[in-house]
Amino acid sequence: MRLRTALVLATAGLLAAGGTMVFAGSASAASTLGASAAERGGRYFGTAVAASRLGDSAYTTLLNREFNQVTPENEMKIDATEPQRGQFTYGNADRIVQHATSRGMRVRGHTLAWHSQQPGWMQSLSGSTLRQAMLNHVTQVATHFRGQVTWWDVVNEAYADGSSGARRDSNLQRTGNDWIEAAFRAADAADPNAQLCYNDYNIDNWNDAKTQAVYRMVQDFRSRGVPIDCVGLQSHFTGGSNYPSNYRTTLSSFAALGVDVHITELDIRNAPADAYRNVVNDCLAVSRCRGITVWGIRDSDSWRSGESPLLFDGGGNKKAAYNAVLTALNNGTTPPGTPTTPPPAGGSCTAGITPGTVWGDRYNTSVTVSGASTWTVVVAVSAPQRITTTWSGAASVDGSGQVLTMRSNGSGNTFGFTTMTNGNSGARPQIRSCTAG
Ligand code: 9MR
Repeated sequence: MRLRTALVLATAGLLAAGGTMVFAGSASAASTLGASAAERGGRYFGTAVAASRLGDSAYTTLLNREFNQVTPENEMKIDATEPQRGQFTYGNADRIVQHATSRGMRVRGHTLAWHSQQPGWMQSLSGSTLRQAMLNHVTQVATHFRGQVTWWDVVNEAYADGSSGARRDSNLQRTGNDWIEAAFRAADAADPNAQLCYNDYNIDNWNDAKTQAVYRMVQDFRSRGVPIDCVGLQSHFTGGSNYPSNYRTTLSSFAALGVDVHITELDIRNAPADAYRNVVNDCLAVSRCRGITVWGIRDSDSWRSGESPLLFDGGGNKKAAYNAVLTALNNGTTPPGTPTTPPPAGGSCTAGITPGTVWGDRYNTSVTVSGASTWTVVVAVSAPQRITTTWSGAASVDGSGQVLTMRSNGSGNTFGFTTMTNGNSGARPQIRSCTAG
């Protein structure tokens, strides 16, 4: 994780020194949110996605056209991924990840540790049993999505609202104050290449006690070497919460701690164009603000649909706020030092498949990696097929037997594996991602 950050910054520095940087604020006028954000220092413009809507073509048309980042709205939460203790289910999350990564959209994982949406078995645990179960959950889920998730909301909403500046009381908090850093260390061990974020709401106003408390936690983590890379400001300016005039100060203050900042769940009551424009301009003004995710595509997709807080109306039409956001992105300038390229979306190396021997009940596959000498490749087969034997790499196969994460182990750039067809003899493996380093 830290290696990737260093590489991206080094690349930005080289480009700047070489004078080949694409200058921000040039005459380009991209016609979609994602394309325009990408031109503003390799940022993203993303949305929350619900697996249940992927069959709605009006929805996927907007998703595929406008956005280059995706956050599963509910499908990676604890109750979705570990509904029974020790039994992991990834079907809906995998569908969203597949939809996104096959189109070059980056994925924000949401969320590994949270007081809410815990399955019943976890709600009833406490103490060291709960701590161990939480850490196991973090490890299992981060391992499953390794190479596919660019950023993880490792811990979500751990601070109390109001003036106390205290941690939120929860069963996780009662396992000991160090539960947050323990979760970050477990995520770092499971997926060293992911960017690890703390995510919360009501940390937008710099003067709020909650904002200050999260700031002090991040400062402490950075000073002690706890592996944190980023802070997510949910920025739900719905309900009673408003866009604060000091929002840019909040973004730049967190960034000054050496972490990236992300606007992770943006929605604004009645979608006023000026507030949306202000959020975009504030993000563009802070080089470490790497992107904006809105919490849904159409108003009808919103968790607060009654407030019509999004960029598209229920019919999929662009609202005034959409035009304000696109114009702000297109007119935006980026300060010196802004990275010119996004972190690799599980890219920066290429993996090619060569079919091998086929038997009645199974077949072999070889994968050759180019563009990197150390790498992690994620390859998947279709149910009911199962990957059994592997060779020439350090392998980890998930519980379903369908997703193989292979890391280079010094034995060259070609690895292989055997797949049992289990009656599905037509399907063949697909490369999900190739990550260098
Ligand atoms: O949008 C999500 C909604 O569909 C769920 O019912 C709800 C359950 O907690 O979570 C919503 O998403 C929340 C996100 O995970 C964390 N920040 C607040 C979001 C809005 O409640």
